[in-house]
Amino acid sequence: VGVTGGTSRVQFPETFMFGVSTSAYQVEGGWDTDDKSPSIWDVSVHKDPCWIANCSSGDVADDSYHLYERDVAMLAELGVDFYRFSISWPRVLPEGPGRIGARSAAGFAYYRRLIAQLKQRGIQPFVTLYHWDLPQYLQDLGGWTNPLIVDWFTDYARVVFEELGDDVKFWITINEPWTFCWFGYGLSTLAPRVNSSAVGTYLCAKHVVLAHAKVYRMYNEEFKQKQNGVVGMSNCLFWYEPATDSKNDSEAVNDILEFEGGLYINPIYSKSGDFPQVVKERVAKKSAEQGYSKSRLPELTPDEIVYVRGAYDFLGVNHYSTFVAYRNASANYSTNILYGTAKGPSYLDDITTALTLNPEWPKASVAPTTTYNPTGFYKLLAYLKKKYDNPPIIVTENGWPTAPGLNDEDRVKYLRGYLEALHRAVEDGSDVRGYTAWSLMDNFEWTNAYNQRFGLYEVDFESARRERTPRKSAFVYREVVRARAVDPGYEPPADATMEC
Ligand code: GBH
Repeated sequence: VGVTGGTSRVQFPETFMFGVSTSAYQVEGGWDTDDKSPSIWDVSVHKDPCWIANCSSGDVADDSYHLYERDVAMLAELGVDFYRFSISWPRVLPEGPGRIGARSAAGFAYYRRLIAQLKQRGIQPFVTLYHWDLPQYLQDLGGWTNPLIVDWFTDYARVVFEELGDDVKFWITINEPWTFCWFGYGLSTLAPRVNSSAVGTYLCAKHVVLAHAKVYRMYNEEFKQKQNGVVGMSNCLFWYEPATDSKNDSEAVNDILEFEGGLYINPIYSKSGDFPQVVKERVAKKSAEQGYSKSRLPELTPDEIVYVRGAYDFLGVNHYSTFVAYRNASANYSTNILYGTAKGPSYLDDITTALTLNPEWPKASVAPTTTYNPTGFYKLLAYLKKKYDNPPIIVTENGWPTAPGLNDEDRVKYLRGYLEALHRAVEDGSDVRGYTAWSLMDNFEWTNAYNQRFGLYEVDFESARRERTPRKSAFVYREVVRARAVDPGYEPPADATMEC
């Protein structure tokens, strides 16, 4: 499709926005500072420390709760248009559901200081309400599997809009429901580690789409007129290439796209609404065969379908990598290199797609299933344009993991290649409005802790001050943002510094 992989110069429209992203648990630290109560990540990590690489935790992480001024200085150095960060729910509402007056003054003061500093530097705050750090007091009541989460999340969002909304124009309700509904409620891979592969994921999915829609509608009714922001959801969307041109393999690709992204996107962003047809049929059929009294996928009522449909201003796309998908007589559907392993009836078994890698795609040294294939990003954006009638898209995450070290040539190559692919999609009419690099700096990479570094800035986790140092990719990205262009010939001068 003509994505050369970062070897040609491409110019973005003047209005195209560039930013960088982090999330609360991954950078803030201060896990019990002031009146913050524990999140499901605090509890899971403390209960079973060696579930995490090197038995590490996010107790301190980048210590951004104390070092945010340095973060803002780095953002100014990069010259980005916006900073995507998330609010820690248990930091701002530490006391449990429905408790009047439970807003944390210290918690909100932190985000208010951060936002004020961003504004001073002309950087837009781009705020995620939920990036996986549920208050433990809600998990004690079932978390995302309890239908009451729809109201809990709406009440939380209202408080945040009231407290911070006058200064925020971009909101993401929920980050990557696929990731936490599967790995958190289907497997024990991520917090809260509820191992319910057959039903947990689907209960979570239903409540995620309802919670998102309720917050979207509440914002429009109660805040939009005064605050005038936009609201979307960010989805984790890999790309899948069929192993062969057989009908089976192309169906395998279609189905995994519908089960991964479609489960969350179709109800909100499609014309028809509701969960994807193939997901409804497959789960109903398998559930019947497996002796369930009804489908393991809960239904959305006709009223819910209408309520959820169209509840968006933009689609957030988090994209990292491409896999190869297939379906044949010898394939094993109960385990794969991206989704892990599940026994018996499960969301994974429902998908009926096996995965492998194309050996021609370069692999990340620290993450052997993360591959470099910018053409996959181009195809994903073309697919979304066609399937969901060209929604406004903001790429809310894209990045490449490395080992420590400042000379991150492979990240530079990834950045250029993926931006070229994005540009090509825009040329072809995709309505992509912005791009967000994951991440501003190295941070707590979930179960991989500090072994997978995604930062434009390296962080020294041995130093008390968590010293941050720009990598080569930081200088390259700064030039991209300045020129609104990718220039593959650009080399930062050897003595380049970040003074701005
Ligand atoms: C995103 O998830 C997240 O939004 C972000 O917080 C994260 O830092 C970033 O990507 C980089 O990874 O290896 O079995 O533990 C991307 C999708 C899917 C990647 C789950 C990590 C962990 C599964 N993620 N995967 S496992």
